[in-house]
Amino acid sequence: MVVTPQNPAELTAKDYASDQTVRWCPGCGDYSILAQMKKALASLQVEREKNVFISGIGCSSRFPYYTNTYGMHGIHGRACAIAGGLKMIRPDLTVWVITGDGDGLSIGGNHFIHTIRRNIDINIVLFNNRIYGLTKGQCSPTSEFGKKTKSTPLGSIDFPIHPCTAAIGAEAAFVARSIDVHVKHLAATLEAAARHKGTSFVEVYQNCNIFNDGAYLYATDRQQKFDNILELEHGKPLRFGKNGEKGIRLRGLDVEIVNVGDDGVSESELLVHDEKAATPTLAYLLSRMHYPKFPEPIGIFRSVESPTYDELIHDQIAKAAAAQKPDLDAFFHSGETWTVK
Ligand SMILES: Cc1ncc(C[n+]2csc(CCOP(=O)(O)OP(=O)(O)O)c2C)c(N)n1
Ligand code: SF4
Repeated sequence: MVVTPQNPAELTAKDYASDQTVRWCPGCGDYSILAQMKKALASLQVEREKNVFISGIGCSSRFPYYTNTYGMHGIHGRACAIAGGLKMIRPDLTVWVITGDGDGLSIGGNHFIHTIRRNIDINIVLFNNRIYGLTKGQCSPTSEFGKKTKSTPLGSIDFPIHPCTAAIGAEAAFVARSIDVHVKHLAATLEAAARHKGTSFVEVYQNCNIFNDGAYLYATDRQQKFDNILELEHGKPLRFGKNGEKGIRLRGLDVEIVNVGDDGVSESELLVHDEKAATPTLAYLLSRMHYPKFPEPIGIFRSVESPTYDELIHDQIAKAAAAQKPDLDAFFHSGETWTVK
């Protein structure tokens, strides 16, 4: 991204709020994501006129109306394409894609993959409520196998896509996950994503309290969360549980849960998180840890530097322009030509 700090503390989270009434259902997780985004922008001191939110279609995609920055409510599944095009011609802008699991991974799945593999310098934030919210509760590509919804009354027979795994499969250089109610973690994750140069991908677990309430209760409920989420920290061993009494160890090509301490293994046996690892193998392994078998990681899975498409294309254009004097007449008369009689 392009972060252009102004006078520190000049803009507050409130300055990034628009004058529009926010029209999400009371209790929707989207409110928290909006609030944390405004905090992250304030912390980055992004100039409002240099910041653009681009969305597709869905409840989550109403987001650009609610921020006092530039924005575009695009067409279904095409936010990545619009955002990539904008970044190509305006590299000075900080560009965000706001998308849902349906918008980003179903109709927009193709654009999602190609934006990531090109490493265009934009930030994709995917609100994952595992349901279609706006269209009133149909199954989405992230819904669980067997999930009963209005469109799958006998239970879904589709296996779900896992967004972070899909992003890593497309060679994403920055992949992270957070949770709507985990407010400090979410704001810090969005900030880290914005600071990353290249495509950053953040999955946010978001509660749709109307059509899929409690989808992430295991990760948000006070009693259960310590056993079901694992906070990733670069350079730290993978430990979880209320007092860090459990950990993750490599076993062959997979991972296993072990007890740590007197009744278990020593900390030195645990996997150590390395978000800077050159190969995506560890990030991939972590992205495949799912509840209820494993705690689900939150935080940054991967953050590595890689050349960005927008830089490469501008370099290529500059080199081509410097090397040649375009002669259109010669070009039109080069090679084979035909005369239509
Ligand atoms: C071309 C097209 N196909 C289908 C729709 C209907 N539609 C609108 S939003 C949506 C899914 C939204 O789900 P998601 O992206 O998960 O967002 P949420 O509403 O849950 O935030 C669908 C299928 C549409 N508007 N346009
Ligand atoms: S339908 Fe669900 S996702 Fe949409 S605004 Fe209501 S609670 Fe939020």
